[in-house]
Amino acid sequence: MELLVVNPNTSGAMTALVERAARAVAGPGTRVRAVHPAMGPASIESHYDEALSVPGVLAEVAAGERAGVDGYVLACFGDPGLDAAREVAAGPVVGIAEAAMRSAMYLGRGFSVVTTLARTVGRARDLAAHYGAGRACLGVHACGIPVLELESDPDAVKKVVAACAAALEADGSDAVVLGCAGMAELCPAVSAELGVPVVDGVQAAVLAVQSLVTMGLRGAARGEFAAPPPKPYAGLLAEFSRE
Ligand code: 2AL
Repeated sequence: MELLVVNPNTSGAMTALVERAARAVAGPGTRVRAVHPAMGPASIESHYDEALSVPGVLAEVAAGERAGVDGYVLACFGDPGLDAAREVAAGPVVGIAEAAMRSAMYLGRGFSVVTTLARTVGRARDLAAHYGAGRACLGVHACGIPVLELESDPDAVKKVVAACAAALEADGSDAVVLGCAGMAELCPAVSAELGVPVVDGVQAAVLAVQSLVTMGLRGAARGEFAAPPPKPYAGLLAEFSRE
């Protein structure tokens, strides 16, 4: 099967990191490719960034449909454009926040999320409630590192470990969810340091999509998640018109 991981920001380095993490868990019959949109924000850490990332994400999903992709992962913890991508894709689409939170619920009674900047905490809380994980999500905490500094900050691992330790203590949780695709490769180090399960959404989402495709399951294609009705789009969005 052919899976496409869409990194909704336009960082090539982060897309390469996400592709490595995804390929590390994909099964032998699964080909995984990671892409980022040609247009959009360099990183996503505000509602403005998130809203403006969505057209680029949908363009990548549309290109994936033309290329015969079987399933998609949206690799940003705000899960931007997830419902719209489901209207456009024939196969399953899974967001990393959704997959990470659902996976964490297998591992204990409650989990903490550790995200990047404090301003992203509200979105993660909203998503937990949206996915029915509001009771299990015992807290959302920021490590204070901007998305694009996760790779360049030499103290990133130390800061994320400290934030996770504080979160576990404050929340009394059983597991940690890392709240950014750029943290995908930190799981083993954080888990070894703290002795608790640490969930990365990129790997959780790749395996969820792989399972859904293996089971022959695709998203609902009638009612709310049917293909969007044809209509013209004006101005900069003209290329998103549907016939
Ligand atoms: C993210 C993420 O996963 N990608 C990105 O650009 N921003 N998440 C976050 N919490 O800042």
